[in-house]
Amino acid sequence: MVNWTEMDQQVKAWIMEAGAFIRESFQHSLSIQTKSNPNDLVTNIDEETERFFISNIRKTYPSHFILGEEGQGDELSSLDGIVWIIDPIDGTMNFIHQQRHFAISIGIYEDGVGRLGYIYDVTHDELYYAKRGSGAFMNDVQLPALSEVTLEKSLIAVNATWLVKNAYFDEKRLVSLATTVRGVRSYGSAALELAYVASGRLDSYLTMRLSPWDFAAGKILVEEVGGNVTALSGKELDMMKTTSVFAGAPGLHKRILTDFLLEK
Ligand code: 2AM
Ligand code: CA
Repeated sequence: MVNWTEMDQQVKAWIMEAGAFIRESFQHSLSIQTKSNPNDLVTNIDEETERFFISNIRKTYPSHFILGEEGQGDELSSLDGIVWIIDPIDGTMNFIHQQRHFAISIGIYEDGVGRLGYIYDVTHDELYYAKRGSGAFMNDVQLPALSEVTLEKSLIAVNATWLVKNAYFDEKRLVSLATTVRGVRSYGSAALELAYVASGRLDSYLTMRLSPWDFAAGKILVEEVGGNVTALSGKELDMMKTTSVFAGAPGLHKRILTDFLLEK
């Protein structure tokens, strides 16, 4: 039997330790490399933070599996068993350029079901977390269930460049959505944007392409406060692949899906 409460305490302690290490790194120069393209960045701190979590998990929970952005985890083809899905720094470009608006993101799944989710805003020392069935919190304050909001009064987040052009979706539909809602924001960290949906700072978040480690924790948080997290098609997310992601308060999610996203 898994003791989720004990695991929750352990994960929080590791996150705080990693957060202090990342804040300390602001004093030193970074080693920056590119991955799939010149704007897809990784630093020595992303890699060292992932290594920190993985070595602790392997020692403490040897039967668990790990999916990590920087590739030091396991090669998995399913979410069978207990799987830790880790992004040591989500929003690496913000980390490098701004030293803010980035997060540690950890989702823990059991046979594909999200059990524990953590998003730690390192600079602001804000830990968003959820334990399935026990509520979602920001630091020690419980997040209320999401309330209904109309499209016209909603504040949403979309990657700004995708409103101009993207390879995945007709941008006219996104522009039409952006000009109907009250406001549009673009923070550059999927994990934080999902944490903001869970905490009501945003009403919806839409994005074309994320990997499981970008949204694994956020999905648990948003669902725990009654929100919906799907692909832009409205279908369930594929946790093993890159996918579009669309999160929102329940009524708003449905309205955006029918009025703007689905082919008419
Ligand atoms: P990252 O910083 O961990 O790479 C930026 O809009 C958001 O999208 C961030 O959460 C970023 O995560 C993620 N992201 C950036 N490039 C990506 C890519 N090529 N595939 C999937 N997600 C990406
Ligand atoms: Ca990352």
